[in-house]
Amino acid sequence: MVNKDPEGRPMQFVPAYLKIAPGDSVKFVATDKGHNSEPILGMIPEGAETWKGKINEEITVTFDVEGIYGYKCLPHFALGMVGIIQVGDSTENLDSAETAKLPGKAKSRMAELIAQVGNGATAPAN
Ligand SMILES: [Cu+2]
Repeated sequence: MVNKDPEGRPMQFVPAYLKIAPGDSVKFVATDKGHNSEPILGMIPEGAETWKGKINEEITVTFDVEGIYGYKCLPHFALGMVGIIQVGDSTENLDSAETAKLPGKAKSRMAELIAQVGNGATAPAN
């Protein structure tokens, strides 16, 4: 959770797209102050556990259910502070995640991240 990412975008998660295996844990590190982590409504798989970090809280979340998890920093949601964690290879909930309503810059930023999911999941072997 940073105030500026290596590409110069303000208010970001780094990395904003992450692929992990089921059962892996992710720690949200408060590198800069004033951020939190929580899922975006409608952007996590069915039956998945939810989480809600407090501002400045470093939380560790374990992801057991495969699928796409869209998450945000609540204060900077509209500024585009969003991320995706892909758990396993399932993209079953990607379509419903794509239709989630996002405010302001979150919309275009999330579209960039969803494109990365597509690359990772459907790229043909060379
Ligand atoms: Cu933030």
